[in-house]
Amino acid sequence: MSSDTTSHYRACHLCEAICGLEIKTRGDEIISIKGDKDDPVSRGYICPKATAIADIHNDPDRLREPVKRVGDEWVTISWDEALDLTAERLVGIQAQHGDNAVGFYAGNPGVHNYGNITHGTQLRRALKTRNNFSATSLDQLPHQLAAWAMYGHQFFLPVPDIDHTDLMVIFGGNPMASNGSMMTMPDAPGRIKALRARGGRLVVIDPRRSETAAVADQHIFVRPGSDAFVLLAIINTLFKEDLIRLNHLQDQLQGVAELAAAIEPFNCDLATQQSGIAAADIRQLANDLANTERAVLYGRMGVSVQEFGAVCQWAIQVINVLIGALDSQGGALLTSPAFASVRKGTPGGGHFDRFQSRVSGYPEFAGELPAAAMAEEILTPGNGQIKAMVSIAGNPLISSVNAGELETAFESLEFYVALDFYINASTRHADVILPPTGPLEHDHFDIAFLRLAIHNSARYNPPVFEPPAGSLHDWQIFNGLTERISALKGRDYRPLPAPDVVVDMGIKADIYGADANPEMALSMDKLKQYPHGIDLGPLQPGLSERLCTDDGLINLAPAFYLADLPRLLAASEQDGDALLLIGRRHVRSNNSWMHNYHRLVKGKPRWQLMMHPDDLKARGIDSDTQVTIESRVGKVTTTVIATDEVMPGVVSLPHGWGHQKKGVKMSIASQQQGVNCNELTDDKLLDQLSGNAVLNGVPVRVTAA
Ligand SMILES: Nc1nc2c(c(=O)[nH]1)N[C@H]1C(S)=C(S)[C@@H](COP(=O)(O)OP(=O)(O)OC[C@H]3O[C@@H](n4cnc5c(=O)[nH]c(N)nc54)[C@H](O)[C@@H]3O)O[C@H]1N2
Ligand SMILES: Nc1nc2c(c(=O)[nH]1)N[C@H]1C(S)=C(S)[C@@H](COP(=O)(O)OP(=O)(O)OC[C@H]3O[C@@H](n4cnc5c(=O)[nH]c(N)nc54)[C@H](O)[C@@H]3O)O[C@H]1N2
Ligand code: SF4
Ligand SMILES: [Mo]
Repeated sequence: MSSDTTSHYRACHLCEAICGLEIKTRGDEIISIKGDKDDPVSRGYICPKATAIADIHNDPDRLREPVKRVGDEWVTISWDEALDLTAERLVGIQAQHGDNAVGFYAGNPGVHNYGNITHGTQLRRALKTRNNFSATSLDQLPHQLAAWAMYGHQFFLPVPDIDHTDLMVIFGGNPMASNGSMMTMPDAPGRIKALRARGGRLVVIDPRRSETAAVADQHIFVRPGSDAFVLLAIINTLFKEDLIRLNHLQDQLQGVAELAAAIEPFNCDLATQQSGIAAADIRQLANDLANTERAVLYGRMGVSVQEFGAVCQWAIQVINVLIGALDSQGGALLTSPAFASVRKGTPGGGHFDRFQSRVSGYPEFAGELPAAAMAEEILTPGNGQIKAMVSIAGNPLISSVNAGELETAFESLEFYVALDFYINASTRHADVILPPTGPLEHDHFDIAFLRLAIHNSARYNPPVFEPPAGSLHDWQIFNGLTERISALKGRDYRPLPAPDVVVDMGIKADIYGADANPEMALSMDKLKQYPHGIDLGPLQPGLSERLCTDDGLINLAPAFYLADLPRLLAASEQDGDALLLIGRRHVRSNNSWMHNYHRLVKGKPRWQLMMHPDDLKARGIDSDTQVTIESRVGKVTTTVIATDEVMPGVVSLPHGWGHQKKGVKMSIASQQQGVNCNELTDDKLLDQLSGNAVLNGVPVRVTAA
C-alpha cells in the first residue's frame, strides 16, 4: 500500500455489536474497511454491513445542507434560516396550542451516535412536551420496565456471560443475524461456536428456524406470542420439582411466596396447549437450566414486541434469579462501563405510569409514551393534540406500527422537522430537514452499548474525516435549536460543551476515574491514547452492592406484573385460526435505512413473505407467486415463498422495507421491491401493561393476489 495511506481505527456504529474497524484512507477517499484485530472485544470480526459505511459516506443521496419544502420542491437553505424557522414554528405552535402540541420521535441511530444522548435531553427539556416517543416502545421497553421494577433502575440490565456459560437458552433472539441485542457481543458466530466447542449447549425457542436456531443444539418451535405461558410454566416447574438454586443473592430477594402463588395456574399443560411445545420439553428446559452449573436464559425482540412482552421479560429475570444465574459467572452479569455505570444513586432510573397518553390512557415510562399512540395523538382533535412533530434519527413511517394511519397523521401536521440526512418515507413529509454530519465526520464513543457489553472495555475515536465547512453535528443542531427555542420562550440556556467533554467529566467521576480507581485513572485524554480501545476485563459479579432499589432488595413479584396475569389467562381462552405474522432480520439489512447501498441489497431477494408449504397448499397458493396479506389495519401485496423454516400457522416478513413511495429520494432503496410490513402491524394491539408495540404475532390473512 502506498505511503500516503492512513489507517484510522473506529468502532462501527451501525448495530449494537460495535465492532472495531480499521479504515484506510488516501486523501478523502476510503480505500478499505476491515476488522480491527486489536479491538479487545470484537478481535477483528466484522459483518458485511461495515464496508457499507463507505457508501453512506459517499452517498450522493445523503443530504449535506438543510432543506425546506416549497410546494413539492426542496430548496437548500442556510443553517441560520433552517434553525430560526424551526424554532419559530415549534414555539409558535406551542404558544397557540400548548406545550404538548409538539411531538417528538427519537429513532434508533440516535443511540449509536453519542452526541444525541449527551445533548438530546436539553432539547426535550426546552420543548417540555409530554408527547415524547421513541423506538424504545417498538423494542426493548419490557427489558427496561423489568429492570426498573426489580432492580430499581431502567438500565440495570444484566447480560448473558456468553463467553463463560455452559447452557444458553434463547427465547426470540437471532444473534447470528442481529449480532446480539441488549447484549453487545461482536462476533456472534465465533462466540456461539466457542460455546459449543467447550461442550456448552445452545437452545433456541423461535417460531422460525432462524440462523441462530440452525446452529443451535436444539431448536423448539413456539407459537408466536405464547412465550409467557412457557416461561411461567418453567417457573412453575422450578417450584414444583424443587429445582430452585438460589445463589448469594438469596437474602436480598423478596416476593418469592407471592410469586409462587401467582404462577400456580400456569402449568406445563396450559403452556403446551398455548405454545405447541411438549410439556416434557418445558420440564426438560427447567431441569437443564437449574441443573447446569453455568446456565443463562436470554430473551430478545421475539419476546419483547408481543402482547405479553412485559410479563415475558419479567419472567426471564425471575428464572435467572431462581436458577442462581443472576450475578454468577456464566450466568447473567452487569457490565461495568467507563461512563454512566449503573449503581446506587445513578440518575435517570425511570418511572412508570406517572401520566398517561391523552387518547387511550397508555402509561408513560421514563417520560415517554408508547410509539403506538403517535398516530391517534396526532389525529384526535382536542386539547393536547399534536400539531407538529420533531423526528430525530428515525423513520417512523416505516418502523412504527400501523404505518398507513401514521402516514395520514403525518400528512395532517402543521409542521414537521426531521433531523436526518435522507429524504425517506418519513422525512419526505417534513417541512424542514436538518442533516447532521455523516458518521465518519464526527467522533465516536459508544455510550449505550459499552454499557451492555459481554466484556468490559472503553473506546473513543476521533473523526475519520474533517466535517465539511459549515456543517453541523447532531449535537450542534440540538444546541442551535435549544438556544433559539429557549430565547423565544424567554428561558435561560447554557449550552453544553462538546460530547467528548461531557463524557470526560463523566468518566472521571465514574468507577475507573482517578478518585475511585487511582491506578486506572481513566479519562478522555487517556482513552485517546488507545485507539483500539482499553480492555477493562471480563464481567464480574457484584450486583448486590450496585442494586438501585430503595430497600436494597430484588422484588421478584412487583404488583403490576401479578395484576397482568389474569389478562394472560383470559387470552388463553380466546381461540383464533388466523395466520400469525412475525418479522425477521438479515445480516445485510439494518432496520429501515441501509437499503440504499448496492452491496447490501444485491443478490437474491430477502424481502419475501415466508410461509409453510402446508399453509400454502391449504389455500391453493403456489410458492413464488404474488399474495395479499391483510390485517385489521392494512393490506400489502408481495411475493410468497414456501419454506418449512417457519412453523405451520406462521408467516414471516422482514421490516424496514417499503421505500417506493412518491417523493423518496433514495435512488437504490426506492427501487427495491420489499413492502412495508408495518402497514399490517396494529396500533391497537399492544402490550397493555408496558405499552410496547406488538410486532410479532399479528393476526393476518393471506390470499392469492
Ligand atoms: N415490524 C417491525 N417493525 C420494527 C421492528 C421489527 O422487528 N419489526 N424493529 C423495531 C426496532 S427494534 C427498531 S430499533 C426500530 C428502528 O426504527 P427507527 O428508530 O425509526 O430507525 P430506522 O428505521 O433505522 O431509521 C433511522 C433513521 O435515522 C437516520 N440516521 C442514521 N444515522 C443518523 C445520525 O447519525 N443522525 C441522524 N440525525 N439521523 C441518522 C436514517 O437516515 C434513518 O432515516 O424499528 C422497529 N420496527
Ligand atoms: N443485521 C441486522 N442486525 C440488527 C438489526 C437489523 O435490522 N439488522 N437491528 C438491530 C436492532 S435495532 C435490534 S433491536 C436487534 C434485534 O435483535 P434480535 O432480537 O436478536 O433480532 P430479531 O431478528 O428481531 O430476533 C427476533 C427473533 O424472535 C423470533 N420471534 C418472533 N416472534 C416470536 C415469538 O412470539 N416468540 C419467540 N420465542 N420468538 C419469536 C423471530 O423469528 C426472530 O428469530 O438487532 C440489531 N441488529
Ligand atoms: S456486526 Fe454490527 S457493529 Fe459489527 S460490523 Fe456489523 S454492523 Fe458493524
Ligand atoms: Mo431495535
